[in-house]
Formats: sequence, C-alpha cells, structure tokens
Amino acid sequence: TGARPYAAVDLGASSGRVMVGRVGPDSLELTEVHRFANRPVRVPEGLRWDVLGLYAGVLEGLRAAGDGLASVGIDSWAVDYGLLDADGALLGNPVHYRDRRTDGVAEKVWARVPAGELYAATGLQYAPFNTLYQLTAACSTAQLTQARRLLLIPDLLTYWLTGEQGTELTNASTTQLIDPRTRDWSHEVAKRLGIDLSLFAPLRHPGDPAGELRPEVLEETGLAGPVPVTAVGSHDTASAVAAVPATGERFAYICTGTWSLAGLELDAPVLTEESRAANFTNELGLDGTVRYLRNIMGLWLLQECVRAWGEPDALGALLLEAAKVPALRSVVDAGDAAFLAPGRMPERIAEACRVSGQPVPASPVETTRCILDSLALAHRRAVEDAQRLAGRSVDVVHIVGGGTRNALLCQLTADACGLPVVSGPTEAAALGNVLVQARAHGPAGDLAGMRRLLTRTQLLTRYEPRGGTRRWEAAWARLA
Ligand code: ADP
Ligand code: LRH
Repeated sequence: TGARPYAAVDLGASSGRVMVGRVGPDSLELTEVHRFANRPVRVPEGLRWDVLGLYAGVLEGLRAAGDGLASVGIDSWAVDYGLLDADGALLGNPVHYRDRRTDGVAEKVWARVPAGELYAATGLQYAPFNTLYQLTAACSTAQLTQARRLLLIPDLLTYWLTGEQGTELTNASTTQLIDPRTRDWSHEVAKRLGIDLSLFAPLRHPGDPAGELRPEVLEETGLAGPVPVTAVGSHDTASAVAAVPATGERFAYICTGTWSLAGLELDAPVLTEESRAANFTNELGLDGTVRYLRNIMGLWLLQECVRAWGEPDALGALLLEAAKVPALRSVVDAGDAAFLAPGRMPERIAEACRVSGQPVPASPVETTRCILDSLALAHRRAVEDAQRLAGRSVDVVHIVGGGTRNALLCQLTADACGLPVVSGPTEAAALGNVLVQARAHGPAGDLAGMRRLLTRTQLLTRYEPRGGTRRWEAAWARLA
C-alpha cells in the first residue's frame, strides 16, 4: 500500500516492542521491527524498572522503523511514573508496581477518605499499586519532596523523545485521581490526601499532538525529521480495547498478557457499592468510553512458574501436555492479590490448593493446567459479574493480547463462559496505538469504523464452548 507508516511503541510488563503499522481504507498491516525484554531489577531500595534500558530499546526500534514515519505513539503498562526535579532531570529509577512499598498503605488512605467515598469519586477498584497509594507510600521521601513533576511511563518516554510534557488521559485514569464522570482531575480526593496535582503536567487526549522528535533523537536514530509524536491511548489496555474486533455492542473482552483485564466497554461508569465490592474498575477509554473491568493475575502466574522452573523455552511443550490433564482438578483464585509479588510461584500455587482442600499439582504440567483452569474460571466470573453489575448482556467474548497464542486458554475460556470466544489480534495494543495515530493524521474514523477495519483485516480464531458450565460454577464453590 502507499500509506505512510506509523510507529507504535508498546511496552508490556514482560516485553517492549516497536511495531510499524500501515493503514489504508481497506488494509491494516503491522510489522514488528524490534522487541526487547523488560526485566525488573531488584536493588537495595526495592523493585525498579530499567527505564533507561527501555528508552534505549525505543530508540533502537525507531532506528529500525526507518525513514518516512508519519508519526510515533507510545503506550505502556499503567500506574507507574518517573519523578523529575526542577531541572527536568529524572530522580531515581521508577518504582515497579509489584514493589512492596504499598503494603499496608491503603488503610492510611482510607482513614482520610473512606474506601466507599474513594470509589464513588474515582471509580477505581482497589489495587495496592494504584498511583494514589504509591504516592501516599512515598509521601515523605526525599525524592518526592524534591520532585517538581510526575510523568507516567509513556509520558516520560514521550518527554525524552520530544522535550514536551503532558499527562495522557486514559493512563491518568489509572492513578485514581481522575473523576470518570467529568474525565478530569478529582481535586477533592487529591486535596484530602495531600497530593499536589500541580506535579502532573496538563492532560492530553488520545490523538493530541505531543511534539516532534528532538534533533538529538533524530541524530541518534538516524531518522530524517520532522517526525511528529502523537498521544495515543497510552495505557496499553486502552489501546488494546480500542483494537477489539467487535462487530456489535454485545461483547465482552479479555486483554491477556501479564494480566488478564476482563470486562465491558460502557458509555458511563458504574459507581455502585455492589460494583466496588466486586472490585470492578472504571478506567477511561477512547472517545468517551469507560473500560469497566476486573484485573485478574493473568499469565503472570505462568511466567513466574516458568521462571522458577528455569526452562524459559519449555512453554509450548508444557501447554501441549497440560491439554491432556483432566480439567478442574484444582483451581486457585486468580483474582487474589496474594499472587502479586514475584517469587516462589509454584510453591504459592501448591499452598493455595492445599489450604482449599484440593489435590496439590504434582508436576510443572499439572501446575500449568491448574493455572489455565484458574484463569478461565476467573474470566468466567469477571464476564458474568460485569454483565450483572452493568445491566448489559453479551453473546461473544473477545480475547486479545499475548494469551491468544495459548489455544488451550482460549478454549477453556469459551468452555467456562459458555460463550463463543473470538481470539485475536495478538498485538492489539500496538494496533490500537497505530489506529489512533492514523485517525489523528488522516480522515477521522470512529471506534466502530476502526473495529470494522480490524474485523476485515486481522486473523481471528473462533472457539465454541464445549458445554458443562455447571462444572465451572462448582469449581468456584471450592474457593468460596
Ligand atoms: P505483556 O504485554 O503484559 O508483556 P504479552 O501480551 O506480550 O504480555 O503476553 C505475554 C504472554 O503471552 C506470556 O506470558 C505467555 O504466557 C504468552 N505467550 C507468548 N508467546 C507464546 C506462545 N508461543 N505460546 C503460548 N503463549 C505465549
Ligand atoms: C497491563 C496493565 C493493566 C494494569 C497493570 C498495572 O499491562 O496496564 O491494565 O492494571 O498493567
């Protein structure tokens, strides 16, 4: 196609990639030009992101993308940030959301703003790593005291590329400092918690210009300027949901990768007490939408086990063998924050099976099966609960992200939900990123139009439910 290329930088918790997308009236092509590991590093202060390594990966990816880029967009995992001093220099290494510094912090926050009021004001589920709790944990540190600016990870990398600062809205909604009804800062929550909102740069919306690559960046990447940078749905999950190839409105989605984010796209937040009790979140999506979803531990459980077993290349073989293990022998609660921290994952899963009186998986293959059954079960619970709490029903579940490569997980999810699953695209976040850039620089298209293009151009796989949803309900009862 003659269409100009867009570069999408998509940083997940397990890997970063730079993809080049080309969008035509009836075509959408995505090519991976660079992929690099994202490895958290444990230093004496705690668990940190290697943000310089990530930035180097971004530069290398842009070099590989080559000349002629119509624009660049960046998305990443949510909630985390870097702090800048008065000179604009980064203060320390950004803290990883799995760091333990937020242990016990929620109670301090709720003593000032009760959990119910916080939910009514921000719509965010309780997660220890929401930026609000991280900032409370950091409140008297030398770093935060010196900081003059806070930039969320994609905004920090955008700043390094362009010299311009902003706070992109979809990701800002994961700080728990945004009111999902006004789609603006919640001044009252910030005030009551003593959080200085002037630390944040002004809000930017997906599609807004975010500057141009600095001359030094052009030099380093060998690119000819000017190359504009465009704000996208900079929360990876917002970009991924934008790229769910749904044909109507009656769909649920599950973005699978390190996490499973399972829920619905709505026009307005659900802020009821029942919704809070069910730990559903109202994050902001494209074009005025709300991502009403629950965080499920996701393939993190498996990643951590594979890391513990020391066989990083064994995943394919493990999954083939796991498919032969009888279903639902033991399950764990894959929504349980007890699995958040790294380390000893096979033992922690075994322990959870033991205390709930179920057979303890006796091999890596059995543990793998236990994880996948547990994820499918958590997917079912989230899809069912979301429909009930939002008063909407669906007749298809879309799975996007790295988990689409796991056919067993997709089939088990169809079985558990009792609904057809349509899986794909795998690189949904990068596609959503590209499409938002394309419409900012070309003819405007709405979300439905973007999705029609995805349905026509992406390879999708359909899994039919094989019956027996009662067994899944019964399995859940073992955990209750
Ligand atoms: P993130 O964006 O959170 O880093 P991804 O969307 O890249 O995550 O998904 C990573 C997950 O995809 C891995 O944890 C792994 O379970 C799964 N995955 C990747 N490649 C394969 C594969 N070839 N077969 C099965 N699963 C895979
Ligand atoms: C997925 C994700 C998710 C957040 C978590 C911190 O990558 O952005 O939506 O809850 O990381």
